[in-house]
Amino acid sequence: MSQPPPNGFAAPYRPRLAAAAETHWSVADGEWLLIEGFLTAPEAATLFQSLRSELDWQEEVLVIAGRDVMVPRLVCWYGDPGARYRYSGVSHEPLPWTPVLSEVRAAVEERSCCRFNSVLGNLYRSGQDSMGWHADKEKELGPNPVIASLSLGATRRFLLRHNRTREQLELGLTAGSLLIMGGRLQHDWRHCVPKAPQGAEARINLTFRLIKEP
Ligand SMILES: O=C(O)CCC(=O)C(=O)O
Ligand SMILES: [Mn+2]
Repeated sequence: MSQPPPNGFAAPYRPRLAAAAETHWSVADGEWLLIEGFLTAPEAATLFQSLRSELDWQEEVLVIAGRDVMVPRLVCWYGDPGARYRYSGVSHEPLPWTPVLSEVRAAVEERSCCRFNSVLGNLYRSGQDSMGWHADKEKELGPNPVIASLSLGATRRFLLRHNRTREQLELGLTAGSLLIMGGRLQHDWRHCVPKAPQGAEARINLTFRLIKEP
């Protein structure tokens, strides 16, 4: 990064490999890599505050069996022009990258050696917010997509379950951790972020994606 972005972030969000504890699992039919300490604690805290106040967090409504159901978290979608994405049953045009999001994307691309043209933000306002079992296998992501997921704020449980064997894995996604999912993980596994006990603080998760058919 040549210039600090205008909001005053001085430190580039480069991986701190010395501090990073990496767990790399090749599970049946998929792979994931967890890099804890991808961001330092102060970087993660500053970034959390910045994203919470600057991003355009929206409530989403799903229509399930004819009834409106609020999505239990706030969401936003940023990316390159035309990187349209369908979630919550609606096709979304991306908002343009902010300077901070661009910088984070560059660091995530560098560490993952993958290119991303969009990011889905999720804001879990408290432990009552959650994400149900799903896989990110929309056709616009192409086969075996790589998805890089950056966590900030409160640590939350992240569960993975194999579709056929029902094997279940549990990760704790801490602030500043980067989870890279690849291989057949989105085809053969599902994942979720269950509700947390009362008192859990807010959390932001950014999932960087490559829309192949913008
Ligand atoms: O919040 C998380 O860690 C998971 C987010 C996720 O699975 C998604 O955005 O598709
Ligand atoms: Mn997902």
